[in-house]
Amino acid sequence: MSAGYMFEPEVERLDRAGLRRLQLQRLQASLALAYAKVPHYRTGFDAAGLKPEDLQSLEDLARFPFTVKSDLRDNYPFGLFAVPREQVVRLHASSGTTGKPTVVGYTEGDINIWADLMARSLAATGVRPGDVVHNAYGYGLFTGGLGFHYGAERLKCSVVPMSGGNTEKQISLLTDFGARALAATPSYALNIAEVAEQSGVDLAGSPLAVGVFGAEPWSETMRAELDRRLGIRACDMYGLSEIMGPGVAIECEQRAGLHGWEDHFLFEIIDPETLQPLPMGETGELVITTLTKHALPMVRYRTRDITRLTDEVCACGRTHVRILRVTGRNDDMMIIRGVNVYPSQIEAVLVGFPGVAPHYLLTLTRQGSLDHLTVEAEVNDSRNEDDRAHLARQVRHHIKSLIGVSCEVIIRLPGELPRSQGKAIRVRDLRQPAE
Ligand code: DLL
Repeated sequence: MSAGYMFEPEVERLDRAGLRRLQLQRLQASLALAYAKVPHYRTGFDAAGLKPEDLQSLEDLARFPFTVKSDLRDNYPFGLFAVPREQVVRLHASSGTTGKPTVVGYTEGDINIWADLMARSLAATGVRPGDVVHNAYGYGLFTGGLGFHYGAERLKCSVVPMSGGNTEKQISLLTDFGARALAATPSYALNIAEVAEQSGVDLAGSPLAVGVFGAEPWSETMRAELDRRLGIRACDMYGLSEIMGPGVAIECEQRAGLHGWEDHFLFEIIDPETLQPLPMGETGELVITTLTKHALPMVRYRTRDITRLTDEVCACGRTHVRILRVTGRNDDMMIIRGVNVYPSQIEAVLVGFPGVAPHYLLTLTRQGSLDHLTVEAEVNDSRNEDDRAHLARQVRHHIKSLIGVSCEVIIRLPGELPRSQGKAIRVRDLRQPAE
């Protein structure tokens, strides 16, 4: 495969020594801005006995304090901004149903860089100027919709600002407008594929060629399913509001890890227990520092996402570090009768059974003083009740022997579990009332 088109080839191919030099220069400026303008950072640096000038190499960053989600809540709404609110041209916020939302802000310059990084990311997946890009990420406070929107416009695509929901309409517009790229959460893309099949629409035979999917964990099995059912090449997009939104990292056409844009972000992996940085290649928690954000500089933000990095130059020619697929967060870990279980482990067992669809729901309840896990999954055919009960026993046995937790398994018929319109809800924890 050729390296293909790049939106900003000079920086995408910059040699690693050049990238590190650029990072150091930008990091020094960013720490200075945070210290001068944000009381939270000033207090934190002072408590650690550090001044921005103490950062003389990229390695020195490990001496600086972390930032965590609750710092945003504690400084609600604008306390972490490094510019007067009047210079903030856009606000986004989390949609969390409990507690205060986390609010993020952007200057005009931040928005401009975001659009460039999104254009760069879309180009890396194979989207080209002139393509019709159907954007089914939610518009609104969520960063997905507008993030993709401005990036696709910057790349000079024709953007269809569809947002989530109204799936039948999505399918008519996808075919009528001849979309070449679909941007959506992977779970919603699967919902679109299913509804299209049910209505006899052959999306695989349409001009649709690229899927840009992210905002939630998904697996290689799900990718294979989306590739086949939509007739596309599905690429993984990673990002988070606190750092920018989508466009922090993207899989190129090689699909061998997600390029994290190191001219604007610095990526570290830490051991979530000891909080010490881990060497390149080891698995741990991803920590990101912004290098060019003005409204909301983030210093060592603990993402909670578990992954690892590789700095080998990719076959596409891009030199930026690659983040391996994020399969879960360290705060989605469920503790069930003392056993640590990640939803992705249950998913891995489920997809190992032929005929089990990638729709599942995990429900945690308390029975007496014991935790109880119910795993509901769907088959993709209409097999009878006895066969489903037999399959449920096999799944339960595998979960017990591979993960070490006993659970109840219910195998549902196609379409019985709720479908996603954005980020899929995979876990319901009914053990204690919401905070
Ligand atoms: O989900 C931004 C985004 C929009 C990314 C569209 C990609 C596409 P938040 O709502 O702040 O921002 O959620 C961020 O979602 O910390 C991860 O836990 C998870 N996440 C995002 N992308 C991926 C991915 C957007 N590709 C949180 N794989 C992050 C796994 C992902 N998890």
